[in-house]
Order: sequence, then structure tokens, then C-alpha cells
Amino acid sequence: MSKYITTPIYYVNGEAHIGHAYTTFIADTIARYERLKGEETFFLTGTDEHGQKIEESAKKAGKPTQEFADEISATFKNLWDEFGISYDKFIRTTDEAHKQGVQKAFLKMFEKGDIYKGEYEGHYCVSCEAFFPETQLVDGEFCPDCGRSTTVVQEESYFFKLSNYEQKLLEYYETHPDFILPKSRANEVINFVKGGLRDLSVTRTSFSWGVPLPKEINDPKHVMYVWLDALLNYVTALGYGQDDESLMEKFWPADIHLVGKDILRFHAIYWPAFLMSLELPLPKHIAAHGWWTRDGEKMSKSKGNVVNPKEVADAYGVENLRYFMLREVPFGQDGDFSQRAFIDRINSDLSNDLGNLLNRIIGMSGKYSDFVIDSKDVTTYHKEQLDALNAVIDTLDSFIQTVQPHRYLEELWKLFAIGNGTIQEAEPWVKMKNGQKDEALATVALVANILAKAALLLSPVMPNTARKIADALSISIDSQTFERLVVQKGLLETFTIEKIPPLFPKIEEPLLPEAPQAQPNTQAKSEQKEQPKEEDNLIEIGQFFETSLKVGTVVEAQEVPKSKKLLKLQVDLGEEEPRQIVAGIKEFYSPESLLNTQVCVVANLKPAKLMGIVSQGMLLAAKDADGLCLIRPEKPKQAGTPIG
Ligand code: ME8
Repeated sequence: MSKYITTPIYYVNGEAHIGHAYTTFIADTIARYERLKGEETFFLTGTDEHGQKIEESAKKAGKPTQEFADEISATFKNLWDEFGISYDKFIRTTDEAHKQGVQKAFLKMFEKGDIYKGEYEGHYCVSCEAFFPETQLVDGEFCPDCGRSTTVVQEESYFFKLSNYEQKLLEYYETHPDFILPKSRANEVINFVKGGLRDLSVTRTSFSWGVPLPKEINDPKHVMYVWLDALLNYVTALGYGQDDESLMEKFWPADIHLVGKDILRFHAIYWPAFLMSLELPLPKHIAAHGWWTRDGEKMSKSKGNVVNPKEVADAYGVENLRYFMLREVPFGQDGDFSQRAFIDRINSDLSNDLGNLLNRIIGMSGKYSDFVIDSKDVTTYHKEQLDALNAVIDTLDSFIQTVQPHRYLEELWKLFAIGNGTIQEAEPWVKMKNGQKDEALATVALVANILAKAALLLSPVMPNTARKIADALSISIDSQTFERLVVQKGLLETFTIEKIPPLFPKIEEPLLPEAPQAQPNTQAKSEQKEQPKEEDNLIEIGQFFETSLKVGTVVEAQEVPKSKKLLKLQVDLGEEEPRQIVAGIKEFYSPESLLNTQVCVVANLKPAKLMGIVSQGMLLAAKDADGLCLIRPEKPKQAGTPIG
């Protein structure tokens, strides 16, 4: 069987940051895992280089557009090379072969009658490279996705008959419940389609940095809409519309398009509609991950808090970074990058659980058997542990197939818990003293087997680290060994373990400067001083219950344009409709990081207007000199659950 895994192609308007690295790490992990299983795998990444945004960025940089695109594209490619990303092809949308494929696709849709010429009048967000109908704009002007100002565009345009595909798409989602992963994200896509699809403008005349229309159409004023051009990369990379389409035959349809949630709509609505029009099969999964923030704040160049993946990798090691990012955040949810959390993961999971286990058996086998490890008595003395670890191993594949790398690692770590637990229980050092040498050596061999299987299974996430463990255990990381030790559940042959230096030295202090801190809030301090002393201000319990406090779930979050402090939220309180709440938390939370999280709400406040927007409640939060944090229930509770 063959497997085809892709990342988005990244815009060349700025260098890679931690979010790009995250998507690429997950895709690389899946590709490596499939190769290890012996699947023929094609892993695609690359850069998206056309469109108004790139043209404008190049102008700002004072460079010819192609030269600018060449430079930034190279920074992505070099970074992935430095990180050892195992891509099979790095596509650029300025590649001639890609442009040829895109023109072929356009012509096919045109000849079929799915593309027609008309007049476009609407609102365009250059940053998102997306059109929005007036009804979707915030305050009649701002982009509903990024909050930036949109511009009114009126021009002749070719349209794709997206409206024709509304029903077909809905049927497809219905019959393919795993198309969108995690499944919890499918509803937002389905609701969007159910809300009605308008035909999509797929050409522009107001700038020229794009793929020209096919010469058969003979309309040189137009260039293609950047998303049509970009999405087609997934098939042009396999030779679509070019002379040799053998890769297309082997690898299409894609198994997984990995994307961030910001571009799910493009991949789960436009892309399948284009493919239906081209009469090509649809990808098996679109897997959308969440958004990374830094120390709870949205990353932005102006705040100077963007995490540079190269700096982090140089300080802590790229494989530690891969492990942290994949393990820390449940796939699909937003994640926060903090050095504290990162260091805790390295020290506790890698250094304690894994590193110490390896050191212990190197030490024990050195003392008990001159480093020779023999599995001959493992089944006799440790049948129960072998069954337990095989049961864990059997669950792992499903976590890759359903794109849950955090669950994969969480379960994999159970193997080390079995190893550490067995040593503690079996006390091989006591057995050695009591003359039960076979039993003591069987425990050491059990743990060596655990480490060997775990090294194979960890290798897609931490390839070099896993190789070092494998070297010490005299095995190689390849499909045959994977088949023998993991799939067939075989045991290691007799070998001499190699003494290697600790793989994960403990990290005591952050190795990078901390993100710029929020300024101490002097106003908050003086407000605190003026509060009456608690004992002077005692209330009856009934007075407390006059306040209705409830748990709510944030179902929508947007910036309030032109406001530095305010976010507009829709909070589900278990009532007929979500409540609109305007909260002064924008400096501390990005709208994305709040989505689907829970908050505590004062639910019986009189409605108030903030910047002209009605607010029907207040969020509970704590603020000190270090900043503000929301008060949330410790465990998820049903929306509307009363607090008190
Ligand atoms: O959208 N957290 O390119 P792009 C998590 N060219 N992931 C993040 C992130 C963050 N803070 N920031 C970026 C484009 N990403 C189009 C794609 S595909 C046919 C065309 C990741 O450079 C995430 O994967 O804006 C997101 O989807 C992608 O970068 C957007 O990259």
C-alpha cells in the first residue's frame, strides 16, 4: 500500500515560526511511521508564492517579487533540511511544472462549464487572501477571520460554480465521517456549507503576480486566485497535467492533508469541490490542528514574542522540541509554548522515565552479566508484563491513523511505566544477592526488550535519539526489525549492551531569554490598596447567592476591531442561544486560544454596552502584576452548570 502525506505550502511573506514547524513535525512523524511499517510513502511540503500578499511583501522589502520569493522559500527549505524533515518533494508554486498543471486543471473546469466569466464586487482580505460577503464582515468592514480591514474589490472575474457542489459536499461529509479530523471540527464545516455556498471568484485582474490563465482561454488580464493555484499543489506535485502522471496513479488520493484550523475551510470545502469538478478522488483525511500561543499570548511580530523554531532547537535540540510539541497538546486543541512546560516535559518524560530506565539496565547488566543481555528467561518470569506491553503496543497504530500524536506518545510512555514498575517490584539486586540470578537477568532483559520496541516506536518522533538507543541495544531502526520486534512481538537475540552517556541531561534553568513580560499594572495595585479590608466587609451567604455564577463554553471569539483590550465572545451557558460577552482580555488571550475552552460567568449582570457592543455577562478572572488569567473549572462541566 502507498501513503501520501502533505503539509500546507507556506506563504513566503515571512520566515518559518513555531506553528509552521509544528505542522511539519506532525507530518514528518506520520511519514516516518508509515515508512517504518514498510509502506511506500510520499511526503510533500513546499511554499505558496503567488498572490497579492506576496507581491506587497516583496514591494515593502524593495525586491523583485521572484527574488523575494526565492529567498524566503529557501529559508523554509533550509530549515526543514537542518531539522532533518524527511520530505520527498519540496514544491514551489512558481515551479514551471506546477503552473502547467494548474493551467490544465483550470482549462478542464472551464471546458466542463464549472468556471464562467462574470463581474465580482465584494470585500477582500489581503492577509487571508479571501473574499467575504458583506453579511459576514465585522462592523461592515473587518475580516471575520483575522479582524483586519477589508478592501472593496470590483472587477471582472471568472467564477467557479461552488454552489453546484453544496449538496455533493454535504453528502460526502455524511458518508465519510472521518474525512475531517478531529471529528469535532466537522460541524463547523458542515454548518458553513449548509449556510449556502456562493460561487467563488477564481481570477484577479488588479495585480499580476499569479499563474496566467491557460492560453486557450486567451484572457491575459487575469491571473489565478492564489488558493486555487495553491490547493492544486497537492496533485501537481504528483505530476498532474504534466507528461508523467505515474506518481499520481501511485499516490493519489492523499491519505492525510495536515493543516492548521485557520485553513480548514479551504481544504474541506473548496478543495473537494475542485477535485469533484476535476473528477478526481477526494483525499481520505483533512486533519486540522489547533493554534500555538506563547505564554498564553498570541504571537505577533509587533509584540516581539514570536517563537523562532531554530532558536529553540539550537538551545534544546530539535528532537526535544518535536517531542514537546507533539506530546504537550491534544491534536486539534490550541497549545501554549512556555519554556517551563517544555523543560518539565524533557526532565520528567525524557530524562526520568526513559533516560533513567536505559541507564539503570546498562548499570545492572554491567554488574550482573558483564553487559550481556539474554532474553531466554523473559517469558518464564515476565509473561504478565509481556502481555501488558503487547496490549499497549497493539493500540498504538490507531493513534497514528486517526492523527492523535499526543495519544500515541502518552500510550507509548506506558511501556516505560511497565519497565520502571517491574524493576521496582522485582528488585533484581535482591534476587542477585539471594542467588536467583536467572530471574534477575530476566528482568534486565525484559526492560531491554521494552526499550528496543519503544525505540522503534519512538523513532518517527525522535529519529536520532531512537537510533542512539537502538545502537546501544544492537538493533537497527528499519522495517524488518519493526516487523520482527513490534508487529510479530519477537524478543531480542543475545547481545552486549553498549555503555552510552545519558541521552537527556536534566535542564535546570531556561536556556533562552523569556518572552517580553507584560508591564506591572500599577493601576491594579492601587485599586487593590483601596479595597476595604476583608473583615470590614463581611456578607451574608444569601448576598453571595444573589450573584448567579455559571460555567460557560466559549463557542466563538473575535477581536473587537480598533480596541486594544476587548474581545467579543459567544458563550454557551446552556441556554437557547449563546450569550454575547465583551471582555477586556485581548492583551492576554488570543481569540483562537479561547475557542472551546470553559470560563466562569457572572450570568445575572444587567447588559452593558462596550464600544457599542452589547455585553450580557462578565468573565471571572484574576489579575496581578504578572498579568491576567481566567478562572476556569478544573474539569470540563456542562455549559450552564451553576457555581457556588
Ligand atoms: O495558509 N499555530 O500559509 P501560511 C499553529 N499558504 N500553526 C500555525 C501557526 C500557529 N500560531 N501559524 C501558522 C497558508 N501555522 C497557505 C496554505 S495550502 C494549499 C496553502 C501553520 O504560511 C498552520 O499549519 O499562513 C497553518 O495552517 C499554516 O501554518 C499557515 O501557513
